[in-house]
Amino acid sequence: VEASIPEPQREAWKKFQAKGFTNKEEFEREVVRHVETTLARSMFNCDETAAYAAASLALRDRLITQWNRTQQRQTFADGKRVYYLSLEFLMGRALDNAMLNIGAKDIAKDGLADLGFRIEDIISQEHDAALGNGGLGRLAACFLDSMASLNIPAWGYGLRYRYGIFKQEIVDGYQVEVPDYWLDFNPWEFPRHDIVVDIQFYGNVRKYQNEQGKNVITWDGGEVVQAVAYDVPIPGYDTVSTNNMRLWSSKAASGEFDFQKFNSGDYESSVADQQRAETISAVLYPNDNLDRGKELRLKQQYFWVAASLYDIVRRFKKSKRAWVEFSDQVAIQLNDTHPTLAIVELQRILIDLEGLEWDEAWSIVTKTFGYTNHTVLPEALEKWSVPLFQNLLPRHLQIIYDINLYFLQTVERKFPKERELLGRVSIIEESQPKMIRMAYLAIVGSHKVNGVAELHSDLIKTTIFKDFVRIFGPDNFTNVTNGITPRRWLHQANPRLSELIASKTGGLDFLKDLNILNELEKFVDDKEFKKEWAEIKYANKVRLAKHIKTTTGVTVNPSALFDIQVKRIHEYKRQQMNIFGVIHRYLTIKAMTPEERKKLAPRVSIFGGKAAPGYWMAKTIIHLINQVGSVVNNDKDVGDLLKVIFLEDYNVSKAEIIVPASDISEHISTAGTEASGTSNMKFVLNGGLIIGTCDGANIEITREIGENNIFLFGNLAEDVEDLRHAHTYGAHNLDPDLAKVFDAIKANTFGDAGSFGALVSAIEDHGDYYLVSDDFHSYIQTQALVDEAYKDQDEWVSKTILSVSRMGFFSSDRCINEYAETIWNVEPLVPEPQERNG
Ligand code: GLS
Repeated sequence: VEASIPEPQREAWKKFQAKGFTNKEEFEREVVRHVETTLARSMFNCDETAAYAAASLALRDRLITQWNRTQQRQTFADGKRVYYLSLEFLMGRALDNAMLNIGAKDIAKDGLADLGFRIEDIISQEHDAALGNGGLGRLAACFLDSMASLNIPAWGYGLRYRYGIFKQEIVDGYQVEVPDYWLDFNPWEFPRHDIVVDIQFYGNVRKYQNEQGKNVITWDGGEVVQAVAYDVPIPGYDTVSTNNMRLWSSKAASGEFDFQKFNSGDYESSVADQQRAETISAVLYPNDNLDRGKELRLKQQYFWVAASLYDIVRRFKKSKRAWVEFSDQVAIQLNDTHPTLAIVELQRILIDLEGLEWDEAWSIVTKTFGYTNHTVLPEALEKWSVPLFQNLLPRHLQIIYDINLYFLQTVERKFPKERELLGRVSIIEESQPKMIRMAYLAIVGSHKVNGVAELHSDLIKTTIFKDFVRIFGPDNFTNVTNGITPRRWLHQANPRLSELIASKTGGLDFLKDLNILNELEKFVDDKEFKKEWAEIKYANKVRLAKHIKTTTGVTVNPSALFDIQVKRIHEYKRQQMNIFGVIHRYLTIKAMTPEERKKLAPRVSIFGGKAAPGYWMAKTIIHLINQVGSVVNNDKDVGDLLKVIFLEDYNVSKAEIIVPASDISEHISTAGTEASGTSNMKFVLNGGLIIGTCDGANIEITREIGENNIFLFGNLAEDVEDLRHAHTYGAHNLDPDLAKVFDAIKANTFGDAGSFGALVSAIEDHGDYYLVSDDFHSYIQTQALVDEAYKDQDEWVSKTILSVSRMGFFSSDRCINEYAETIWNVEPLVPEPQERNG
């Protein structure tokens, strides 16, 4: 049915088109209107929650008109679009970001004040949208911000989990997980009950010849579930371009509610069907860098990928173009291997439903997809068992076998004498049961594969994907170093620093071209500037100290050196090494005379991060940190010299308070394990220094800011293998300082030593896979250098200014431009000037 309004009536539409507010009075009127009508409240019962709701709705109204026009503009332009497929989008809060991006924060601030509210209180009412685990999900969120800000026609596609990453509570020093039900009130999403896709699972495949004698393959699913679209507007910064993030929610297919059962009194089982369907999009799997291979996870993946492709293909078909033009119109980026099934699904659509020949279809598919790898950790590389696949997605399994067959045939032709190569690169691993190697499938089905930092991209080419570089040639493999959005991670999180930078660089343009930060370099010796710079850091530390006080009850001194490690808890990230270092510091202080203690630089060691619920070692690390905290923080000999804090429930909105308050942050993964890291970029951009290993993006940060401005330590990636080998086959000598730390733990200094036995014996008895002992000496020494450097505040401040001035490279705008030019081949679609005003 044609849904357009006929030409003669369009004038009436234009006259009454929604406009949103353009000044304070209009904003206030809209807020009051929403309080009184949409929320059915009045000024006599408008609390902060209601004010948050009304302010968001007022802002949202304005956003929606921009969003609609952006979509219209993109449809008329009929150019290429990017589709970013990610199982995780760690968005955090939307209100503050939306206000800043559309330039309405001052209006909102004044308007809310007139109505009796402080804007900070209103902003903090919002529940984080926590649809992700860590760096991978937050990267996707930064990318959406950059794509909108750069006017790139792009859609994010994901799942609308009813429960995001769990909320972490610390009870008696242990992590306890609490469900994060975040959808009570979410003004940022728009249910599209008219956009519903049937998704099928299980069932049978049939092959037959139709009347024209053509081979036909059909797949009749045994279970059908519906995907309903929920849209979230993504406003660009200082542009009216507003992109779309479409999240799919599962529900039972209509008719699934079994009235037969219902009428015969079996109400419960008819409801159970309903619930089974809704389970698909119910929860985010809480693992970072770990693949668990659960059937429901595979169902999530197919559900999301099939719905998204249906949508993309439908949009393409509206343009009535020939299929060969598909990849001129569509670029699909796979955020890790989680959406790899999209490759198979598109091939299925083209050959089974659209009747294309295999080769023709496959050439379209491979031109369309790009694959980003985010890890080399073996436990994170996705594999699915063939029997599981056979049952759930029988047709897709056949197609995967065919893809593999044709692929291995080309390998055989190219390298005829290398039998073993075929087994190594086969998409099917010949194990018991057989497994599908999703990364290999992603490589074979994409025209570009990229890593996320230089070292990481080199490593994938020389280790896990080495054979594929020979097969496809080096040009198919590339690097795009990660980035972060300066809008959220500087302007929003650190408004005073942003303002100071703006005052010296001629306005806020640096938020669009981060290289402008270069201009700060001339202030490294400017007394007045340095004073302001240091004051801002101090104020941010006071803000964090208050948060620490209210959440943990511990008083910390804002003048102490704040040493922060916040990220997912993982053995490879080595929070255990950090806490062992803290224990070493504690023992050193205890052994000092009062005179010696006076010379020490006071420190606050701050930790935060979630452990996957099933990751026992990570949970033990959290427990040890809390136990050390309770001993150290109550030791009169130590006082302000050392405090140990574990911040509960680390998430995006907490990061916005924590990151600007750091003096030094720790990025100390075993070399070669952290693909990139992105919080390292956030900390430096906010005027903090880094202690870190030569790993991930630390290396490029060093190259940009200079090695005098970073505290690097530890073994190099190229030596890791030999060291591990030596641990296994040679003598493993425990570092003497670490031995003392272990002695203290074993003496029950931090409670029952038995609780921490596994942490100690992983190093003492089980090969020290993450090289904690090998790096410990260098770590402790480098921490001593940090202490020394911090005493010279003048020099320290200069280092931080210099570092910030050289961080331009790490904007996610640079990163997205690289993707757009080298992988997607897509152009920005810049709005007309009149649209900007209207
Ligand atoms: C990750 C890596 O572990 C991080 O180093 C990286 O910064 C991030 C984004 O590329 O991706 N991979 C992963 O599985 N989780 C991550 O955070």
